[in-house]
Amino acid sequence: MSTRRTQVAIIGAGPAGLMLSHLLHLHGIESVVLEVRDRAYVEHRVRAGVLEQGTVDLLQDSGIGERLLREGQPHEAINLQFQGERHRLAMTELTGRRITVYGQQEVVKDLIAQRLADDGLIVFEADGLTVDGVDGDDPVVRYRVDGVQHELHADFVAGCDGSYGVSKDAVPDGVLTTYERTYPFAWLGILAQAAPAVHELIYARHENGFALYSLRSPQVSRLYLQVAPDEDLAQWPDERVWAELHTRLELDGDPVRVTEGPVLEKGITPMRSLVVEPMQHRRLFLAGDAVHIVPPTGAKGMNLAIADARLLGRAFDAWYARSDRELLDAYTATALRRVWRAQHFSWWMTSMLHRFDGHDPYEEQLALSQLRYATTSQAYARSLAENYVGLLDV
Ligand code: RFL
Ligand code: PHB
Repeated sequence: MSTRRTQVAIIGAGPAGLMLSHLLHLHGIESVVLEVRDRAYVEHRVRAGVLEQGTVDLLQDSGIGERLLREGQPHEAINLQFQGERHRLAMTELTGRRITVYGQQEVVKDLIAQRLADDGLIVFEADGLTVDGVDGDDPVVRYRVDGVQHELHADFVAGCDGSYGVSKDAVPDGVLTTYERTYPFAWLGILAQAAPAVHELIYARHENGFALYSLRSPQVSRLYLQVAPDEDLAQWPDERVWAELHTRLELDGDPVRVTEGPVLEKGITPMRSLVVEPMQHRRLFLAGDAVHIVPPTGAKGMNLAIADARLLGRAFDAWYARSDRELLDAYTATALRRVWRAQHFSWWMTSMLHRFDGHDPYEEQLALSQLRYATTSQAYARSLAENYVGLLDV
């Protein structure tokens, strides 16, 4: 068995854990990142693609933005489509801010490369991980690599291990409260080698269900379809996926035709909303999907994970630089303000754009009325846009 010590033990090499480790390094604080998967797996997991301006600014200000600046695509508008019409929502005109399309796995690659260039330690394939002693002064994380047992002692543990993580289990029973909602549908997503026919995202409400036209680069499209929550991927050969995308995204008399191409990746994501609080317990701090999940309709998940890392970075800096615990103590309350705003926005976008089998015609008309309002009232459009590009102060 091997034993080592660090200042902050970070569990999970997703956006939250890697960003935190990078920010701590900039403050001169040592951390070790423990990740159950191998490096190739985390670098190729296809997920989010929309970065808020605040996320882009943080990446750039902290020295991670070089490739993002070169390869990321700034977007100034999105489209909302319903009842056979497409409406452009000019986010930048309405808010002065923009989003950037850049794959989450690219952010993860950039962060891993920077941590390794800075001699940071990321342990991949850390198995059977457990967290103990967060109530006392010497928390310890135990894990195995290649069958060899390791112990990592730390001043603090940061649980950034996503929705299936184990770090929450270190909190005693009865401390955590969970707020949760599941939706009666899932998203089937594809990544395709196909030049996108649009340069701004289309969020479409259609009688067959929601569809989203997104992209990754001038050669790669990312598209999603609302499907049943227990949908079997085997029932969705590529031809069926494309046929349904044509039906839901194309409009009569409109030049936009979904471009087809080889499907590089295909997967189904269940939709849920979840908040677990408090986001801290003594020497354990939880961040990202480990404690809050949103349906992807608002494009908020990765941005929230990175916003948590930013708060924790500042709070640990105040503690190590000045023995000031105020920001650490305030972490949950501060983070939850942004988290709940994003929860509401994501739930609202989801409710407005999807087909709910259980809904009666009255509820359907309410959803359509909100879409109509968002595309005709500047005030409502601005509210949607400022949430979408990301609020500065929440
Ligand atoms: P992650 O990325 O899940 O990383 C957690 C890491 O912890 C590891 N892990 C463990 N390591 C050690 N021991 C254990 N026992 C462990 N258990 C787990 C995992 O292997 C993993 O590497 O969480 P993090 O860092 O909190 O980041 C959250 C984001 O990944 C997530 O919110 C977004 O992907 C959500 N999301 C979107 N977010 C956006 O901001 N914009 C979007 O456009 C957007 N689109 C999406 C999305 C998520 C999607 N899926 C597939 C869920 C679109 C989709 C389809
Ligand atoms: C994506 O490009 O993967 C994407 C874009 C917008 C969303 C969700 C996912 O709301």
